[in-house]
Amino acid sequence: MIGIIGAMIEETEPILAKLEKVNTTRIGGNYYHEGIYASKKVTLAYSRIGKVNAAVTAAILIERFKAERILFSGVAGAINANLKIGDLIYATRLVQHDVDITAFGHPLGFIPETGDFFQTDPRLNEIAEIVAKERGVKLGKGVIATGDQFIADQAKKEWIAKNYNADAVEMEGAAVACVCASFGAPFFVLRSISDAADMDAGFNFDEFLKSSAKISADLALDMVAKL
Ligand code: 3QA
Repeated sequence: MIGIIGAMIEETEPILAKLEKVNTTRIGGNYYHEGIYASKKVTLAYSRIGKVNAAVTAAILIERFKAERILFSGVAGAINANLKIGDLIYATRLVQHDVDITAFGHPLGFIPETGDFFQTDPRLNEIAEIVAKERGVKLGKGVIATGDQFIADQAKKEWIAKNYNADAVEMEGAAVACVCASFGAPFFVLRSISDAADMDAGFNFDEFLKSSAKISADLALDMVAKL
């Protein structure tokens, strides 16, 4: 079974619309839609926003629904200036930008017995590259930084760029990555840019959430067909 997570309805809806034989369960306030896509068993989860919600969802997908791998699909703020609204990026590594125990000499983002950067699954990343090439869509890759903050500030954005060398920012990816790493489940994070995490971010996000979420959902579904 393939687990798919989206944090907002706009992120899950275009995927849910394509699932067949859907059976929905509500656990811990989240919705889990078991269904079929391209003859593959999938469970699509709507996690709600933020690291805690995403972490619980990933754990439930693995432990209760027996997800063997997890794909996250959604939108992100661009940190790297080369990323424009609607562009796709998958994470090679993810980090929690709001973790700070530097008072004890640890690097930013680091948690003992857990680490800082989480590596995504090379095989899933390769499938994403193949599918993107087949469809003729541009697909970037890089570091995604995750924290419980909607970034809409140039200084904060530059701080994340400088400290984590991040290309994009969002609020769930590294939490899913952390859980999947703990459970030994391969994972993949795909995002389409909705804003540039700057002073216009709130405005751009509202305008482009739906269209960018759909761009990500479409590629994620094409990947499912290939798995
Ligand atoms: C934003 C969503 C959260 O799930 C993270 C979108 C896009 N641009 C970002 C940015 N900084 C951080 N993350 C992102 N997602 C949460 S606020 C939603 C407002 O609710 C990625 C993301 N610049 C609307 C209903 O009130």
